[in-house]
Amino acid sequence: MNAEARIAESAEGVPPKTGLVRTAFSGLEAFAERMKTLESVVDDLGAAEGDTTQLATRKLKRQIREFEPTVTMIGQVKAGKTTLVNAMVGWPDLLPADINPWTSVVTSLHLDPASRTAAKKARFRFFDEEEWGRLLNRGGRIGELASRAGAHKELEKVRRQLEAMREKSRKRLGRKFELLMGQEHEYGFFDEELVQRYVCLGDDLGEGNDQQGRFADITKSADLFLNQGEMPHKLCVRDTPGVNDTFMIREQITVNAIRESRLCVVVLSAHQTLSTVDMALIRLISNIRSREVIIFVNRIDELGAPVKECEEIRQSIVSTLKALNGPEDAQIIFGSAYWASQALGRGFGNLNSASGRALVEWAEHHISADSAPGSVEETIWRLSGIPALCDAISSRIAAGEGAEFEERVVRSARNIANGLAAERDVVARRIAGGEIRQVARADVGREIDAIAERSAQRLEAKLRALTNDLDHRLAGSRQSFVSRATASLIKHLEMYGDHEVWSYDPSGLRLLLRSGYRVFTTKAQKSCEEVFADAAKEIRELYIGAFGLTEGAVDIAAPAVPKPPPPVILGSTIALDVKGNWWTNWWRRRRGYQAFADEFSKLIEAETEPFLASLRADHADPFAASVRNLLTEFVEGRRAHLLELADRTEAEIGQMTAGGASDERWDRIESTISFLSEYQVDGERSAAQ
Ligand SMILES: Nc1nc2c(ncn2[C@@H]2O[C@H](COP(=O)(O)OP(=O)(O)OP(=O)(O)O)[C@@H](O)[C@H]2O)c(=O)[nH]1
Ligand SMILES: [Mg+2]
Repeated sequence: MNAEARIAESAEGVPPKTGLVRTAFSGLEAFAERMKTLESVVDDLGAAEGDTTQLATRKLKRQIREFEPTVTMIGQVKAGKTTLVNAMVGWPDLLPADINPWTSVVTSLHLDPASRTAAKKARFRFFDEEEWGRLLNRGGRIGELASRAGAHKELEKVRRQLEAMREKSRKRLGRKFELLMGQEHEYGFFDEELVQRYVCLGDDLGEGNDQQGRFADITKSADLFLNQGEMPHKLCVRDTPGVNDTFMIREQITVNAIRESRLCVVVLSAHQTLSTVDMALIRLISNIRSREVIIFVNRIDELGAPVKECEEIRQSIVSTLKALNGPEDAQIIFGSAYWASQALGRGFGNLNSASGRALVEWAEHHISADSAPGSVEETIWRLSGIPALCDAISSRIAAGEGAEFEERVVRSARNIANGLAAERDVVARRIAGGEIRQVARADVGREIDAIAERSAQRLEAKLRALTNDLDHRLAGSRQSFVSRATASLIKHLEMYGDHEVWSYDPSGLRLLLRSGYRVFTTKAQKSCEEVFADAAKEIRELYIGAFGLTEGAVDIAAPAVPKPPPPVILGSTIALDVKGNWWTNWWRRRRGYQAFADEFSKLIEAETEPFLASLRADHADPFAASVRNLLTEFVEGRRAHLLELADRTEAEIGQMTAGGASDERWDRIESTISFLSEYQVDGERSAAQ
């Protein structure tokens, strides 16, 4: 049977889900309910006449339907990220665990309760020539770092491995290799076998099996869409390739993955927590807020005395977070993806004796007489820590990304509602034969154009000043670090000569850069809020002035300003972090004080250049682009509505009554308007408490 036929056949198979996963994400239920309420509110608004309203409500409804919060799993190679993800979706063998460490595939599982068909979808993206080349030619950032620090041997090794990988792919894919670069493959279904073909690279596949892992080494990302009826809300769970010592090339993949997701789970392995790689990961997450990080200590089944050892692990994690200026109060959860897989149907027969003993000890400590009784599976599932993890994820989403989205939706809905109220005002007065100014479309158009231009210019000026300020501040921070470090270097040389290797802790550099960026984010948010508020105020005045509305008849909500992304990049490894051989080599190759000082400052400059460039290109610039878009969209929406309203003042009375909504509909709209004006976003409520 060929592969296609096999896939088609097994696509009918039902994944081994059980009732266990049903309640895991129940923490998202309340949020999902609120979203449903808002959706029906938007429907009510959509019942009103008018193209603008129709368009705006349709768009808003689409946004609500498409909203998909994301959680990203990061961690050292073999910590158990993939096994955990599989357990979270109740499909133990979905993603192949034990992927060859060279695979760079970021896999996103899109869980959707509402997809109507059982059919799932899969999309695989391949690296393009440029990304591939960057990885191969210089070995990525770590390659550059190695070459600067004089670690030519390591660099050679990395290059050779990459070259071998390229050769292997060429052989495997033949002439298709070049053709596939930068392409995408899409399927209307997927199963374990198809996934393996794209993300599971095995060296031991043998000649006979040329389908499995066929595309794995050039696959960059995989998106798998699952119909998950028991989820209260959509959710994307993202599995990333593990980071490890030798292959830190993938540090960049991890950095990008964290930046792109509002919530991440750091998976640590209980039997060797806080290895150098874990420390590097904690350095990365130290740049994000505590409530956006969850730490999951996996593999506790491998501990001899889990209860005692987990307490020790907890203490050491807490003190490390503190020492590294990390997110100190990040939630820490202990568990075992292995136990979860057993509970999900792998059978307990395989539970080896050590793991069984650990389970019993853990159970004695965690199950009290008044715990809710359950089946063996339910109990082990609970002890595996997976439900606790899913629950933590749910509440973080509801209070974070979810609440922010809700806020955006409410503001947009309020504007649609307020526009309708203004419309009602105009129509009612015309029908009653009251005084009403006829407003020419062109006049309103001119005025709103002027507002658009003024506010865009204001925004541009602020953004320009802010980004210039950011560049200066960062360059200044780097300079002051270099001066301080160089002074210490000279002092060291004077005292000990150059035989003693000098080293200097780079955390001061990170702290300075981080606070420079923080000044930018705080000011940027505030400035944008001001510009948005001014634009909303001017538009409100235009409504009132142009249509002679009563004060208070219309209220315009400014769009919510998004948060600039956290500076995760600042946690990336730089030469000063890499003690040991690399640093000694760098040191040994210098002679003379001046040479040391000059080259040290050159080294720092070269090492931090990517940070500065990324804080600008991947952080400040996208933020600027998104606020620009928001402002344009906001003003455009109001413009369309103002023009429509102007048309109404000029329309024939007869036409208006025919086109206007019935009283019954107006009553519904009116109650929607008052509902929205009192609506409180849950995140706001928790922030206020
Ligand atoms: N004993 C035990 N083994 C586990 C546990 N979780 C995962 N494993 C095993 O550890 C190995 C690695 O697991 P993966 O899920 O592939 O780990 P990963 O973090 O995704 O690894 P990379 O993708 O290579 O970074 C597999 O053989 C798993 O079966 C656990 O909780 N306990
Ligand atoms: Mg994995």
